[in-house]
Amino acid sequence: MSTLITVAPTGAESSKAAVPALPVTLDELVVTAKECEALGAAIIHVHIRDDQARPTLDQGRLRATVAALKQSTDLIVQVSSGGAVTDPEEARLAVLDAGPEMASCTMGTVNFGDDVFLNRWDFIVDLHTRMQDRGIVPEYEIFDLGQLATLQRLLARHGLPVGGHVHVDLVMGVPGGMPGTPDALVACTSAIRDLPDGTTFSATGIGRSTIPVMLASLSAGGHLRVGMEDTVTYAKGRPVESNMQLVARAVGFAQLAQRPPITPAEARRMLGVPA
Ligand code: KMH
Ligand code: ZN
Repeated sequence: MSTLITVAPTGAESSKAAVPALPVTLDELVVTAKECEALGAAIIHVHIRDDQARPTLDQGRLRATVAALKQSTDLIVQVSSGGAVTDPEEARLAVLDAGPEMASCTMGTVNFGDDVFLNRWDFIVDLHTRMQDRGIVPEYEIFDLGQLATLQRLLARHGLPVGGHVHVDLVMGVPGGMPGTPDALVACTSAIRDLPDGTTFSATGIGRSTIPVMLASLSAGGHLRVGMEDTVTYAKGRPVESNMQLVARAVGFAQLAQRPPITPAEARRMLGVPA
């Protein structure tokens, strides 16, 4: 078995002023994407920024970003429908208009530090069914154990995603969500067994839970998401220098586990992404 590696290079939470290595311009994002692909990433999870490096869901900018990433890499482009905690639902639904192969789809509301990341049931259904209609493959983002039960309910009521394969991403260690611990990951794997046969999962641990979550996921048969959306400190007192540094570390761990990274083409086959 090999390893799907997703890079989440930017996110919506860190500021460029606090984290100068964060890729925020289109050029920075394209260079990052190419280098991470060369190292072994197969998916890029995309958040974009405006000219002041603030998070935005601007339609034209997102469309141009998706087009540029498709043109300059073979990576699967996965847009974030989560955006920033302040983004309205309509703008979050409109990211599907940018022409991505995949989009994230979070399975419930969660406290998010001092904020709330709102994902109402009707909004989740809207996202899921619009993706079915447009042939976009979802990655179901799971911030807490109960959200896997919500996913089961969603699939029972509204059917499988396009391609018929279910893939979830465990986002662990958000203050307000599940902790980034091996115990929590194992609890999730039990709940994943209740999802359709063949369901796959990735995991990412926020902040200092990055390494324990990465090791737990590899040992439990899971895949990896890494990047500066989730991790800005490489080791105690050492800021992350680049997304490539995090992807290289993930590739190293995956190889040690004798589960080398898969290519974007292999990832498309695994996830049921239309070629
Ligand atoms: N920025 C967070 C509020 C996603 O991309 O779908 C939500 C998030 C999840 O990052
Ligand atoms: Zn995100």
